[in-house]
Amino acid sequence: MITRKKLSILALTFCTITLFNGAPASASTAYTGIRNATSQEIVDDMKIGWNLGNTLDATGSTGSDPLASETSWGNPKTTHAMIDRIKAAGFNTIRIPVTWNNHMGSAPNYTIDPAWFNRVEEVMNYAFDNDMYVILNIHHEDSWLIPTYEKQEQVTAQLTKAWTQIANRFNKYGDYLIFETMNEPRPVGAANEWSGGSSENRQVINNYNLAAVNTIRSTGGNNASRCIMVPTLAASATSVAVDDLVIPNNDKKVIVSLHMYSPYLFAMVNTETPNWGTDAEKSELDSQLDAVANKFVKKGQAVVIGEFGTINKDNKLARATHAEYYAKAAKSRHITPVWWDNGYSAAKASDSYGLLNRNTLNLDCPEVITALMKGANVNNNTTTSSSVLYNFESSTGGWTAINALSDASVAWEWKYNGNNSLRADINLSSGGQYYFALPQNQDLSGKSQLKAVVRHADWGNHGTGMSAKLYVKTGSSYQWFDGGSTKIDSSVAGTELTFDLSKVANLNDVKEIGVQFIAADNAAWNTSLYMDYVTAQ
Ligand SMILES: [Ca+2]
Repeated sequence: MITRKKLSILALTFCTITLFNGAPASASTAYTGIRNATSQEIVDDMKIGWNLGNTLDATGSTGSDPLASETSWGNPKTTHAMIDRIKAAGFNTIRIPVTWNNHMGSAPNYTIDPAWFNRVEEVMNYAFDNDMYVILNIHHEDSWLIPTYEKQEQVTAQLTKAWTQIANRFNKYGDYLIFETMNEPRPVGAANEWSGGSSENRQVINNYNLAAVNTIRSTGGNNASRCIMVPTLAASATSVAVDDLVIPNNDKKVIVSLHMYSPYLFAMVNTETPNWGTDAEKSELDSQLDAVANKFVKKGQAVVIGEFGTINKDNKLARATHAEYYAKAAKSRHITPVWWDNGYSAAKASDSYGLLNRNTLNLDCPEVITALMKGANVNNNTTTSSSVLYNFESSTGGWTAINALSDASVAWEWKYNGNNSLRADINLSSGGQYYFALPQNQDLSGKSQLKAVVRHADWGNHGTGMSAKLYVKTGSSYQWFDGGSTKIDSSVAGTELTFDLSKVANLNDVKEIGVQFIAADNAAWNTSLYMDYVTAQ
């Protein structure tokens, strides 16, 4: 996507948390090495994906802090909890569009700002912590990435420097990391910008793909054989664009990258029809995907649709119908689609592709997500596998403390997973009740069990001991359900709370989840409560 929503500039302070410390029990796809898998097997395993759009690719003004580019198009700073939410919704692949040009030094070295590398890696690890695939690219580079013979030598020099640095920096990551050589390289402003460009443009883009792949491969290690996605001109699926694409070196680990917002008027134009779903419309979509499958997949060439989606025209049923049909039609042809989410979802506005409200972590259109998962046949997967809902690595994720001396905050001095946990200080009193609560609408349907790990500090007088229970409030009456009381032992390891959700009504309409702590009758003085690693399975 090249369009963008209105910008705002936020000055942010950045924490320097190192997320990856190899903590025990940390599910992670970061360092799994290169498996003995074909590119098609990996694409099939990617199931269905989500774009962190208009974020690390944003190029708005930043004031004195270059890292503020992340929020320069109006999205909040990316948190671990956001990616946890996306994983919990069923996505196992995240495309992270990144623009590097505004974080690069000048020729001839084009040195990338180390602080920018650190931030990109931090966000990548939010996904790896969730056992996800990551597609990392170079995104809004159109100002210099010009596909003409005249510019070719100069562009190749910068492209090669960029990919040398990126490939070396992330070489240690296993094959859940996929590089994408470019986003939508094209002759910006030309009449055929989006329809295949000129023969010269297509030839030069083939040369750029070859240069990027050669550069990545030459860094060796895991980069010698990880998957690399290469786009056609503008990532277009027009026949002229796909027919002229040359796979660099006939490399078997190269995946073709296409963007297919289809059909255009329904998917992208807010003043056009909000309806979709006739037999003719379905067969048109089938024809487009058949063309891709016949050209590539059936000849052994794997394909990812790196961007697709529909804007919100206040038409959630039509969007859901389309989403399910699209996902099923793509997956049945062994093509993995990746939804474009730019964080913006205002009804009937242009560019309203957002599915996740990144401020509240609520899903803006859960019907579309349910439909995508149904189409991609990942319902069973999401109901049986464990999802990390909250790990409190960089934010409280909206959790609050009730009846406490302080609000809930991220703490480092104790953690069960990663580097941090959630903390609140309390004043123990006889039989006192204290809560960590997340008062947000959530859909936990399909989940059978909720877990969290809690602890209290050694200080304070705990008397005969504190107990805790996980609870949810559901439905319009905020009906209370809990998993029963568990005595907290004061061990440093923490105490796991488990909640069987099978008897809970209205799991699709959870209003609040939380932990209730109950002090002993003979408790006194102040202490601290901790919670970490809230998961659902
Ligand atoms: Ca944690």
